[in-house]
Amino acid sequence: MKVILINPMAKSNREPATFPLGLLSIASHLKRCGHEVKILDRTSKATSYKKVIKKFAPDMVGISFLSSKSTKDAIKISNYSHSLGIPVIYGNTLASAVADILLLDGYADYVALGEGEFVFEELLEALENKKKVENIPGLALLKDGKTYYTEPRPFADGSALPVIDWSFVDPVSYARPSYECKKMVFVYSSKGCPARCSFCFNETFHKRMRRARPLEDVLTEICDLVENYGVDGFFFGDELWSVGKKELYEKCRALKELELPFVWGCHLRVGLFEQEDYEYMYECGCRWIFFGVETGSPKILKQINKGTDTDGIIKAHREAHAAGIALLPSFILGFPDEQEEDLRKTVSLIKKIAPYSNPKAFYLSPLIGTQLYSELVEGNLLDEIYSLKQLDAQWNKMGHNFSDVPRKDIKIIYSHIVWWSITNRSPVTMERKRKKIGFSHPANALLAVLKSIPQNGVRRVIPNLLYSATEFLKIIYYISFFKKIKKKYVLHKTESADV
Ligand code: B12
Repeated sequence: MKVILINPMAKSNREPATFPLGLLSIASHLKRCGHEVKILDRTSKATSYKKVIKKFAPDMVGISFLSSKSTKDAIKISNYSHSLGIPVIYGNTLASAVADILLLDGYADYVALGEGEFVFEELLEALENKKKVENIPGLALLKDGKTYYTEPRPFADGSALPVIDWSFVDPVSYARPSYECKKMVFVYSSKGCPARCSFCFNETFHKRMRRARPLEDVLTEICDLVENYGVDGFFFGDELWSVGKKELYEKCRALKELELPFVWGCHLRVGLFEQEDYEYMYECGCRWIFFGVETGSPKILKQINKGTDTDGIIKAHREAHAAGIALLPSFILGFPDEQEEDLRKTVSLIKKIAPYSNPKAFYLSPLIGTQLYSELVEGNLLDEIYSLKQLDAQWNKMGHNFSDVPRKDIKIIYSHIVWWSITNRSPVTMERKRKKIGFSHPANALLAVLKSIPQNGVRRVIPNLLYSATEFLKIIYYISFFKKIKKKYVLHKTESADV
């Protein structure tokens, strides 16, 4: 059968292209099952979906629904496909969480709950052979005007998943500069995470079950991308790249043994590894690590079930930095019950790890389907989502402040973190500057936007530049004034505390 898989465009057009690993995996699987598949990634290029769907004339349209940012585009694609009589299946994390709405409001004929490869294969097979679809596990559909959920589908064994065939898209058009590399592409070597962080989708979507893919498959993809597309950097999108030392050393060794010119980065948890492990990671090409730190307040760490402590956070940053790895700790601001004292602790922790890292800040976004979302809805602090229109509107309110401090305080703290990140002077950063090695820096980001003009067109790039300029001015405004508030959170002192 003929299938088109579509990544809808984010509302603002400001998002970078989205490395469609999920769609690539489904496409690679359906191709090996003998189907004719096409990927249309509207986050990468604003190609007309109408022209492509009409010309390709698929038997099924698949839409990837990851975030509420792409609601409007997803709806348009659904409506157009339906106007041509083509059935539509939705998938991805957000689709699984709002399957009911997608079906009842008529945007989807089917929703894949969880992983899409095998449910899609079985659905096509059933439709082709006029078999009952109600027996296919992991699917939601309409039956007698009501949502019908088939049996839950067990997670696929990593070895059953396909090796990703990147030829469905142009990998180079997604590549971007990162630490010590100019053409970095996302790959993944596992799914799920055993942790229980209350703000993360993992518990509902992956049931905290971590599944590793066979290392050979991942290495095959890496070789393909380096040898055939000149990719020189990889970011492992795995939620948790390694759960323990055995896995870490096995993977590092295998990456090193490829003897190919690339570096890489990953997500890790603090508290799992020590300096010698980070040193081995560096030796094997690791140049950057994201640690989800979230907050410096022990109270909030406990409340969100993070399972880490501030001493462990500082230790991990000191040790990984000593090994030469650039660190990107991420912080979330605006948690429920977060008070002045908690935020002061976050600021203090950031100052402590600043010499070793490049901190990132985010406003809290309660993702639908998470434990945090349910708690906020139950506490009447957030409206329950009952329509896509409301979901779309909620995006504008993303970054709500659920804390006990005024919104302005949160904005001022956020702006300082962004500023520290931009002006970071950690030894690793300075060394890279000295060697003039590519790394994520505003200048590089600006260059990437300018380079994307031929692909995205001036009409798409100019609003992005204007938006970034406005955001930048806001940051300057928030860090320049508000003396009292700055004093309250000890933001005015920039020197870092002793560790
Ligand atoms: C790579 C990545 C990105 C990339 C690309 C996103 C993409 N297209 O997937 C970038 C950096 C652009 C990105 C951006 C964002 N991301 Co992101 N990202 C990831 C990351 C690290 C890996 C995703 C991945 O590639 N997994 C591997 C593939 C194989 O799995 P998959 O994508 O889940 O796909 C499978 C299923 O979902 C399903 N499926 C997916 N699509 C479809 C379509 C159909 C038709 C079907 C049937 C099935 C199906 O089948 C696939 C194969 O098994 C995840 C964390 C994680 N490890 O999952 C976060 C994650 C997906 N991102 C997340 C978020 C919140 C965002 C942002 C909204 C962040 C923000 N505030 O701006 C934006 C949204 C961008 C947008 N335009 O909408 C959340 C989503 C949570 C949720 N919705 O509940 C995650 C889970 C991180 C987290 N822990 O919070 N992200």
